[in-house]
Amino acid sequence: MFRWAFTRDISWLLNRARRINSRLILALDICRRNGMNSRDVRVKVENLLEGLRDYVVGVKIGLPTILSLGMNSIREILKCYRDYYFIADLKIADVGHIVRILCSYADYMGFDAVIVHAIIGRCGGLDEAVSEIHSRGGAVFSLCAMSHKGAEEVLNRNFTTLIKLSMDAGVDGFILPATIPEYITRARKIIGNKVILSPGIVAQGASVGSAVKCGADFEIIGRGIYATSNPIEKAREYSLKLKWYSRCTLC
Ligand code: BMP
Repeated sequence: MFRWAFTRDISWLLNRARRINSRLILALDICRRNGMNSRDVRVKVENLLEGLRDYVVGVKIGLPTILSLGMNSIREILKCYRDYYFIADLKIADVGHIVRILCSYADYMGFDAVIVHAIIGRCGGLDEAVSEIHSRGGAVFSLCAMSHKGAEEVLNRNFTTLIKLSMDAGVDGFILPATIPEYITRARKIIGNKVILSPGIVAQGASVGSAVKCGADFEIIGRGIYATSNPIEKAREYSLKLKWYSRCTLC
């Protein structure tokens, strides 16, 4: 298995947030479609990373982009843009040995953190992810509730159990939906100061600043930035609403 080494821990993410005074995480799901080939995808990704460093603290890269570009391209890109904190949105949900392989791939590509579904449980699941990633110096974000309607049918009904077992497993942070903000409020009471990243902003309907108001540390925005005609201006506008140092006034 790949041995590389996640090099920055979660305090690096918080320090960068303080340094650029922002709580904005970019979701990158740009992929090969509508006539875009992998070269076009790479150019678009690099242009965004080049232009957004004053506003965006970290970048969550999803499977559409990872599969469109391949591991080696992602690795080259991440090496060039070390000023961002990079999160691999692999949404891992599998048995232990596969969990470990996927975590080692994230490490190989140069990510700082990995997202894992808490629904796989601890034994042979989350425990494997935490042990593999912590041994490499990286962070685990646990997905305990999702932002789409169907999540209320099964996943979100197990929210409290998933939060508690993630805490017992020793995860570093959580992904919680801005579209159903009561999960953020409820989680904050259980998880102390663990980091919360919240998607569902802009394109899925939640307003910028709404998740931070409920206790999230960062808001994740994808299409609301990369699918607009002026991503840099949008990121600037959103980061002004998501200043690191304005949390108290937001609350
Ligand atoms: P957008 O801002 O374009 O809606 O993107 C949201 C991002 O957050 C996507 O990468 C999606 O996979 C992710 N996400 C989500 O939307 N809801 C969740 O509950 C969990 C997620 O990871």
